[in-house]
Amino acid sequence: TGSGSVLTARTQHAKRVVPGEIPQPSIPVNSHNEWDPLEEVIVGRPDGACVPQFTTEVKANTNEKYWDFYKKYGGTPFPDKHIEKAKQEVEEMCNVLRHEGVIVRRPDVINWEKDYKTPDFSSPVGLYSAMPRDILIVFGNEIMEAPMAWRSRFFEYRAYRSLLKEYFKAGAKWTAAPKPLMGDELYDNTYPIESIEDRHRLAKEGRFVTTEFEPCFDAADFIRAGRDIFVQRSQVTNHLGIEWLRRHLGPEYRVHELTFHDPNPMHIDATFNIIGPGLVIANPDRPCNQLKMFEKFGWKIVQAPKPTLSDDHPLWMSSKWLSMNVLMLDEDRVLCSKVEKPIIKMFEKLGIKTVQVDITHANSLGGGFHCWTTDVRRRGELQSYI
Ligand code: ABU
Repeated sequence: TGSGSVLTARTQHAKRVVPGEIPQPSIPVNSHNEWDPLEEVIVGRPDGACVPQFTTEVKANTNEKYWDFYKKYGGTPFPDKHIEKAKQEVEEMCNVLRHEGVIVRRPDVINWEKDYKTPDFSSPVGLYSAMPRDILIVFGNEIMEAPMAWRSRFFEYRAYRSLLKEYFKAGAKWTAAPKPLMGDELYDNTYPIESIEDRHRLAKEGRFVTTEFEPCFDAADFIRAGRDIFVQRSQVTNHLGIEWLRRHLGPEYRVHELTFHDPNPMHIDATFNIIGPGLVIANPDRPCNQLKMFEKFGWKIVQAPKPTLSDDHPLWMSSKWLSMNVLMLDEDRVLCSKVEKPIIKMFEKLGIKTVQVDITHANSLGGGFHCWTTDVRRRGELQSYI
């Protein structure tokens, strides 16, 4: 590829030759892991976020403490004042990222209050474009739209189409995994979730609210370490979805399925967050059943300290473990919460510089820094770390 360039077989797709011009490597999209130096990132938007209808899949993915909130407000916007605060926090986060030398891109503003009907289901609102990590994932020069499982997220891709077209025109490979129809067959309407014990038992049995009727996955259930991709079967990612991605990626990649002691798995990045080559922050409440494999790899697993967020602060769509849902700017710098002092200390001990922002109100929509972003371009090449 010339002059020590890091273009790999996959990223060479991005080279365009125009007659009469010297060919320039054009790599608008390039990311292989969670820690190479970050050059460009998509940051989500709280604007217009709506409370989803209280359907089976929403019930299975949310804390029972908020079920009355969903019953009352499902199909209407999240509280205005809260969203305003979240917007200010996310703007500040974008400024901090720019200050750290990262190009920040945003999805389009969309009116999520419109109801919609497909031949298979209807929904009173769309959810939001707050969490690009759930819908977009990058493998080399390929950016992929994930086939997410919530009905309120069916049309979420519309917020990203301007960006995706731009990346495509600049040479990226753009893929949309087959969208699930989301008819009743995708959900187990008899899924019994009245208690935490139920959830533990069902997760242990490998039973989740989504069935295996058709492939579905949220991109945030995958975490990348070069040629090795780790994934969990969760409430929103099924085995067919995992297999679809495995076959799509082909023999250049190894897709490893992990399991955790977790009563309600949804998104791996507040459970097992790979923050460096062979370095993982692990959630002590959700131990990984495959730790021996990582010991064999010689990886270092660091237990995250307990989060400190008060019980009064609403987290409508997540646990408090968003404290470990951090975004690496490179191997030595991490974007993390200003208010989570124990994890700041943990990073200091690891010799990682913290870049701190407070996104407590933005957290209420279900994500930390990793969820609120999709890294579009990191300086690096496809490697194996095991
Ligand atoms: N969307 C990430 C939420 C993960 C968690 O609560 O643990």
